[in-house]
Formats: sequence, structure tokens, C-alpha cells
Amino acid sequence: MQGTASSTRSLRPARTAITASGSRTPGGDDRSNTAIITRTKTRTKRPSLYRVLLLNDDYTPMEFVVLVVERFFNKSHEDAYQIMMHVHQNGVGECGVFTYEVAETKVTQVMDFARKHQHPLQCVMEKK
Ligand code: TYC
Repeated sequence: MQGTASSTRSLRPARTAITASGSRTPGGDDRSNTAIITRTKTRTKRPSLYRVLLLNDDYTPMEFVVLVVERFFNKSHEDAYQIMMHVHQNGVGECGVFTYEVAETKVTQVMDFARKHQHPLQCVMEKK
């Protein structure tokens, strides 16, 4: 699955051709009736993934963090509460893993929401 490759294959094997006059020419003088088909293989590479993390602080209310995790990371109330408590007790915790642009959007959404409610909650992303 790695690397790039292309294959070139003639339409049919070079062989004796029949000319316009009807004479056979050995060696395959088949300029007028052959074609080259070039197929470029489609190669896909898996995108890099990024963890979105919440950081603990002393001021953001626990209920607000639970709401953030429910709203922006689509977690159940129970899962959101567990994630919030993990961050509260360990200083940092993962809310989800996303491609770069999705992770960046989550971070922006959380930071904007926290700022709007005047909480110092911090959200960051890190490459896996
Ligand atoms: N430590 C906060 C408190 O005691 C709660 C909290 C949890 C804050 C998680 C931020 O990412 C956070 N109110």
C-alpha cells in the first residue's frame, strides 16, 4: 500500500500487422492500429490524527466542563462527567481524536464558548 506506481500496458502484444495495402510486415509495423493505455493507480494515505485535550484550572465550574464535553464532543452525560473528573484529578484529559481541521475547529469552538462565559478553560490539540 505504500509508494506510488503506474503501469503502462499496450492494447495488445506487438505482432505482425496488416498494412493498408494488405501486406504483412514482420516486426509489428502497427503504427495505425495500436494505442497505449496508461493507468495511474489511485493511492490513498491515512490522515494524521490529533487528540483534543482539556486542561484543568481552579475556576471553571465542573458543570460547565461537563456541558462543553457533551456539546462539542458528543458525549453522554455520564461519559462527559468521567472525562471532566479525569481532567480535574490529572490536570489534562482527552475528549476525542480527529483529523487536523476537525480538531482545530473543536479547539476554537470550546475556546470561544469558554471566553463567552468568562471561564479560563483551556483546550488544546496534540499530534498523536
Ligand atoms: N478544577 C475545576 C473545579 O474544581 C473543574 C475543572 C475540570 C476545570 C476540568 C477545568 O478542564 C477542566 N471547579
